[in-house]
Amino acid sequence: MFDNLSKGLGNLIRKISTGTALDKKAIEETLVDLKKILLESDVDIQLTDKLINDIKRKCFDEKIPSGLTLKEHVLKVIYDELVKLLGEKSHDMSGKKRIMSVGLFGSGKTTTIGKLGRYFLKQGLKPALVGLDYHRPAAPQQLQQIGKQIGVSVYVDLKATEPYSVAKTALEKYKDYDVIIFDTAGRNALDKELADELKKLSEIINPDEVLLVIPADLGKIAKTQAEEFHKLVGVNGVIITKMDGTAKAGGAIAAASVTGAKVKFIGTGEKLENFELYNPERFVSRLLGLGDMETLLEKLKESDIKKESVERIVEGKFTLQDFIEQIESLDKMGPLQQVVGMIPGMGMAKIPEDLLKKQEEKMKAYKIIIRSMTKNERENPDSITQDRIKRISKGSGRTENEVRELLNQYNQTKKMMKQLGGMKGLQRGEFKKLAQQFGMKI
Ligand SMILES: Nc1nc2c(ncn2[C@@H]2O[C@H](COP(=O)(O)OP(=O)(O)OP(=O)(O)O)[C@@H](O)[C@H]2O)c(=O)[nH]1
Ligand SMILES: [Mg+2]
Repeated sequence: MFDNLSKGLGNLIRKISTGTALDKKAIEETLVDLKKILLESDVDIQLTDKLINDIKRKCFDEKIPSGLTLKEHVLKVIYDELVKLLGEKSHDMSGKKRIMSVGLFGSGKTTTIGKLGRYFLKQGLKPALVGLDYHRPAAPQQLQQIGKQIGVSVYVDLKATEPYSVAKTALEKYKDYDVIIFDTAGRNALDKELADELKKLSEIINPDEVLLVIPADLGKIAKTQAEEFHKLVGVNGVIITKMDGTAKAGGAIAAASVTGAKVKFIGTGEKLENFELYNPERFVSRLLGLGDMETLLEKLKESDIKKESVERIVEGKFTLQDFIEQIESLDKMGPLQQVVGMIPGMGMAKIPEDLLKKQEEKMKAYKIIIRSMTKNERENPDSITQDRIKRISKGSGRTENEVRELLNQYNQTKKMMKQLGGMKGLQRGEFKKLAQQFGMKI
C-alpha cells in the first residue's frame, strides 16, 4: 500500500538517521528529495512548497527543543509537517445517526457503505443500509448482496424509480436503529441532475453526516471535487477509497484536507474489511516506516517529565531527588548538559566527566542509598551528619565512602548550578526564555 510514497519517505528518513553530520546543506538536499517524493505522489505544488518552506524555517530558525539532537529535531519537524499536510487530527463518527454518502460514478460509495456498516456493527451498534440509487441498474441488488455479506439490514425498493419515497420509508422503518446509512447514486460529473437529487435527498434525510467518497487515484484533483460537493450539500467528512494501487494517495488526502474537509476513513481494497479509520499520525508514521519516530516521540514525552526538577534548579533549589532524576536521565539524553547548553554563553561548559558518563553501577548504588534516606535528608542533604552517613550506609548496605561520594557529587552539581544561576551576562529575559522552554509560566 502507498508503496512509492512510503518507500521514498522511508529511504529519506533512513538517510537522515544513519547519515553522518547533518548540516544546512544536507538538510537542504534532503528537502529537495522530499519535494520530489511529494510531487510524485501528486501533492499539489503550492502545498508542497509551503511544507518545504515551513520545514526550513523550523529547522533553521527555531531553537532545538530540549532533549533532541539536531537530527531528531529535523525528523520531528518533517513528521509534524507531514501530519499537518495529511490532516492533523483523526475523527471518529460517534453519535452520528443519519449518514448520507455522496460521490461520482464508481468512486466506491456502495462498497464503502458496506464497509461502514461493518465498522458500526463491530462497534456494537445497530446499523441499517438504505439503497437510494435508482439510476444505475442493479444498484439496489448490489447493496442487498453487501448487506447479506455483513449481516446488516438493508432497505431497497426494487420497483422504485426515484429515491425520495424510499428515503422517507426507510427513516420511519429504521427509526430505532443506531445508524442509518444512505447509498446515493453517482453520475459522471456533478451536473444539475445529480445536484438536484442530492439537495432534495439532503432535505428529506436531514443527515447528521454527509460523507463524500473520493477515489485516491484522483490525486490533487480531489480538492475541486471536495469543494464542489461541499458547496452543494455541506460535506462533513471524506472517505478516500482505492488507496491500494495508486501512487497518488498522498495527493488526494492532502487535497481533501486542505479544503477543510476531514478525511475520516480510507478504503484500502475491494474487500469489506479493507477499511480503516483514518489517523494522520499513524498514517504518517507508517509512511515513514518508523519504529524510530515512536521512540523519538516517547523521548519527547520523557523530557516533559523533567520540567519540575528543572524548575527547582532554576530557582536555585536542588535536592537529592532531583539529583537522582538527573543521573537517571543522563542515560537517555543528558538533560544537565542541555540545561547548561541552553544558557547563553555556557554552551561549551564542561560538566565533570564522571557525572555525565553513563555509570550504571554507580547509579544503582546511588539510588539505593537515596532510597534509604529519610524524606528530610533527601530534601536537605546538607543536614546529613557523620552519624547519619553511618546509618544510611548500614540501611542501604553500601559503604560509607559511597554515601560520601554521592554527597560530594551532589554538592558539586549544586555548586555548578549556583554558578550558572549567578553568572554575569545571564540576563533575566534569557533565563525566562529558558524557563519557558520547560513550560513554566514566568
Ligand atoms: N481496489 C479497491 N477497489 C475498490 C475500493 N472501494 C471500492 N472499490 C471497487 O470500485 C468499484 C466501484 O465500487 P462501487 O462501490 O460500486 O462504487 P459506487 O461509487 O457505488 O459506484 P456507482 O454506484 O456506480 O456510482 C468496485 O469494483 C469496487 O470493488 C477500494 O478501496 N480499493
Ligand atoms: Mg453505488
